[in-house]
Amino acid sequence: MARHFLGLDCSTQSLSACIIDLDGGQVVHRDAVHYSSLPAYGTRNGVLPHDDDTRVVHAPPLLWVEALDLLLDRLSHTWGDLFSILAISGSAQQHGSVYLGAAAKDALRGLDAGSGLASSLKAALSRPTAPTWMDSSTTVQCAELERDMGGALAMAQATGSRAYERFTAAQIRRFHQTDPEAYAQTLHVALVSSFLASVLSGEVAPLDHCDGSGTNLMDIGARRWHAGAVSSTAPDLARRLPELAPPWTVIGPLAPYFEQRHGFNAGSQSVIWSGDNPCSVVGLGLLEPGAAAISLGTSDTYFGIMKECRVDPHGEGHVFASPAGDYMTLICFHNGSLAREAIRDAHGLDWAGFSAALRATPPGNHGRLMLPYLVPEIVPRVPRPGVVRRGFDEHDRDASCRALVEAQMMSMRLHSHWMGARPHRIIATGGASRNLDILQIMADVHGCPVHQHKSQDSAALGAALRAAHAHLLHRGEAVSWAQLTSPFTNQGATDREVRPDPMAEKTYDELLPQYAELEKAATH
Ligand code: XUL
Repeated sequence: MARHFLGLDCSTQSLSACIIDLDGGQVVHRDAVHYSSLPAYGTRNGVLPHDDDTRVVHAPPLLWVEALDLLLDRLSHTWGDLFSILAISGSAQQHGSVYLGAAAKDALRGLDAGSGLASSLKAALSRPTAPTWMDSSTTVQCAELERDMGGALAMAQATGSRAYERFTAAQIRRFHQTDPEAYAQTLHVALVSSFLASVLSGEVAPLDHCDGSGTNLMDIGARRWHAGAVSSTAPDLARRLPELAPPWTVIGPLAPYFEQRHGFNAGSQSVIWSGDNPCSVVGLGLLEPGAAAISLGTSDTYFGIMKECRVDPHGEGHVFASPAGDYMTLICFHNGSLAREAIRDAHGLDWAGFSAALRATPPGNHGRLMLPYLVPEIVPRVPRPGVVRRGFDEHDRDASCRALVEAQMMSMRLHSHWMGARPHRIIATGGASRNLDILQIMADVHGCPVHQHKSQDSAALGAALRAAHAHLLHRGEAVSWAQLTSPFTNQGATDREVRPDPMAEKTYDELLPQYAELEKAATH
């Protein structure tokens, strides 16, 4: 019988699934539920509008669990054989936190197949909404946390990153400060990943080391909660945090709910979840230093593998535990797809029109530059949004499209210096990696070939591969990451490689210092 594994990805705007056949070495099914198909939750692009303070960006956890029921329903119709799935794992948007009260343990144990996940779990939450990675309302709390830890660099050395607004510590601290009663009612603080793993397991689940690295609360070297960071964040936080565990942990069997409602095998295993960026590392087969990956999603991320822990002295990048056991570096840019969509829409274009605009303008855009801070930016730190244009105005359609993509790529090159040697190859993933005109600018700015990954859902694929890896280890079988991932991630006939154009490369080498100057003037 074929050995099937399911990977889920709870991202900002959708929940997706990827089923792999381990022996056939291929993805056998994919499906997704977009949160806009659940309008009763009132989200826009997956998050709740908060018009009086746009820095506050939350999402309702019940939306994610209802999407899970919907997706599994769909899978059992479109694919059928959920009984053959040996293990499930997942990938989730990082940093976001879910607050569970006294009723949580019983609610998780008693998930009711008749009424569904959302109604079974309603009473479990001590806070109806979860702050997400897009939230930037905690600048004050970040300053307080860094002060308590002895400064930004000390925080980065201890936890892998300086204090960031979207990281879980600052979010928990703000929750405690603004609603101490609800904090007191909270027995468990979960991350999005460990919350959904808890639902699948029917018990409060551990958090994996990789997603733990996105909290500012984990000792990045020792991979355990950092006592100083935990105690300065909020009172009695230590007993509220989940256990930390390696990313290959089998939590246990799936909760009976999933057999009763969706037809899974009672013996099917629930494997610890991780963050979407760590899962992408696996899904892209990026297990050794040298290459870098760029994920063009709601956020754009730039990441790579590092053997030993070396933090960014400027504090812009992060060091996370990697799913294969060593370290990964990551830089996250908030103005990713949402910025590309906003510029596309402002000029009444579709993606074909956006691409045509890129092709109608030369590399370097005749020196026209943009700083595209349509929403607060994470790197560089820009708390108040605002777009800066040099040499053109907002009505110039073609110049705007090119200036945006060039800015995104130049910013990545500029802010990834600290990672050491420049990559010899970039793997591109995420929705916008379909667009070869964007990838050409990526190759030209970075001066190396860009490999277009054959699927855009590397996070869900990575989760499925992690499920397989944990399952095999649990059975005592030796597994090598390279062997496991290569049939799924090797370049095949359908993949494309975009090579840099030497003339364009030179243009960007010359333009980069000008971009850096403009950025410096606007952000200092
Ligand atoms: C990474 C980050 C984002 C989210 C998006 O630090 O904040 O990439 O993980 O889902």
